[in-house]
Amino acid sequence: MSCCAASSRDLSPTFSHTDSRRLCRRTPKHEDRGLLNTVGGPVSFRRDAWKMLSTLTRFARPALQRCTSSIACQTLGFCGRPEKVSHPAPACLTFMQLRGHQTLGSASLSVASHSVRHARALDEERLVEVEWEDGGQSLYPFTWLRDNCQCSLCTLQSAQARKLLMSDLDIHTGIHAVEVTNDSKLSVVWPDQHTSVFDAEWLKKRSFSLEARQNMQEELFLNERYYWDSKLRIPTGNYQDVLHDDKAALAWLVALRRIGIVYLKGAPAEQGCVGRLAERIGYLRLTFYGHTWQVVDKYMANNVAYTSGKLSLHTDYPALHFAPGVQFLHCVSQAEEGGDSEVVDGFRAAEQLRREDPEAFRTLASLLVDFTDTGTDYCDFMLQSKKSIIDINEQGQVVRINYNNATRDSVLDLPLHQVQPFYRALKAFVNIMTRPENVVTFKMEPGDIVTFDNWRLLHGRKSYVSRPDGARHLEGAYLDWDEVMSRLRILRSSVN
Ligand code: OGA
Ligand code: NM2
Ligand code: ZN
Ligand code: ZN
Repeated sequence: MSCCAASSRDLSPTFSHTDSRRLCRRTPKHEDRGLLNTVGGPVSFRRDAWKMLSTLTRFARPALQRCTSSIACQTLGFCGRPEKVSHPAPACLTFMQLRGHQTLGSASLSVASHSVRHARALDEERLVEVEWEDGGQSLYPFTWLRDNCQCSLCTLQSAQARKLLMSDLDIHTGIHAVEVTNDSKLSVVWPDQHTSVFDAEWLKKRSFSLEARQNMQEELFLNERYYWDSKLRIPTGNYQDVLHDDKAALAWLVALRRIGIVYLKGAPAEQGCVGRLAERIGYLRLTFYGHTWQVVDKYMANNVAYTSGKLSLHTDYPALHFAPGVQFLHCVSQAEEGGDSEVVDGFRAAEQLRREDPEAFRTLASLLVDFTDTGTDYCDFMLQSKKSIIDINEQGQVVRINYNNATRDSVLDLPLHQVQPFYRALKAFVNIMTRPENVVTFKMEPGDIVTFDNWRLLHGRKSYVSRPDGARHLEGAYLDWDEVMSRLRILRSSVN
């Protein structure tokens, strides 16, 4: 990637560089939590992660407007946008403060040693109250404790799965006795004399307080995102490193989740690399375009991607109701003229739309648009889907962008009076995403692989001049987020 090549060379061999002047934090769930503490990892990885973060920090500018309260957010100069955030902008923290404040070891994976000091049953409320050594307290419903007994009758230990059947769970159970064991665990004796012993650490993680639940959810899903604009310098790793080094692989996947795009250099300029990367994670997502697919200028192309034409900003495959979560594109050979890539942070663009044109945002978040894709490739296909262009969750957060103008169907299932408002809204969104200040442009070089969040980023390419001799060739593959997050969690626990 020509625009980043120089800087990726002078930075960490494992990972490097994001000029994230405009990175914004999205879900400000809890204080002091950011990229690093969720990454987890031993000293050596921390150092790598630090390298990445310090690079982020060096390029960061002071926090903009309201900050989302995270130390990492402040330090990275992210602008905390989320509408529910009402913290006043805190003073921007320095890199040193961040360093002093949080180490990987002290964060979500740090709950070093919790032990139970005291426990009692509150029979009226049907809650067990646990008092921790550090003075805090947690409450656990009787029913939940019985349901989650970890003994070998109730749990298949080899699968860490529940054996206890709902039909055998008394959701009105009382408790016979509660005590703290010698090794500071919680022991519960049920009315039928069945006994459950709960590890303190295990219990603490499952505490029902809002803060504990948010911490647990963030640890499981890494839903906090860093928003960016055209000044992003795409985090870059090395292909061989992520294949062979667990720390590098973890850093790759965490950045892919948090930032949405990671560049990998140093792959051979031949087919097969995206498949190998997918196997590093688990398995790839098969679609009608095959296990992997070749983006080249094809005769009688079954997709606009397989021409030499410009591809306007899009997400791949909105014609599938469950679009692939992650996409890899490997440059095997590049066009001499044209073929440059463009990427945009779709979540940030959608938030800009919500702010600047709430009516258009509501329209795109509510109307279902038809997408279609017909042809033959892996086999013959005739796909139809109905998707809102901006997908929001129950809390109103943007969770997915579904937009490819090429596969947007001419069938438009809207009453007449909604047609023009729909086009107006789409135009407003496209105008925002295509603003130069939102678009990161780069030209892939043979051996480069771009890996990105296909639920979040919009990507495109400039038209190119097709030459029969050195033809342009990218190989692509899809994965789903479940498999990627699965590998991320495994790496996080093994790297630790
Ligand atoms: C695609 C695509 C990008 C490129 O095939 O869907 O976005 O650079 N390709 O050819
Ligand atoms: N390809 C690149 O939505 C789309 O049709 C995206 C998919 C052909 C596999 C293009
Ligand atoms: Zn049991
Ligand atoms: Zn595409």
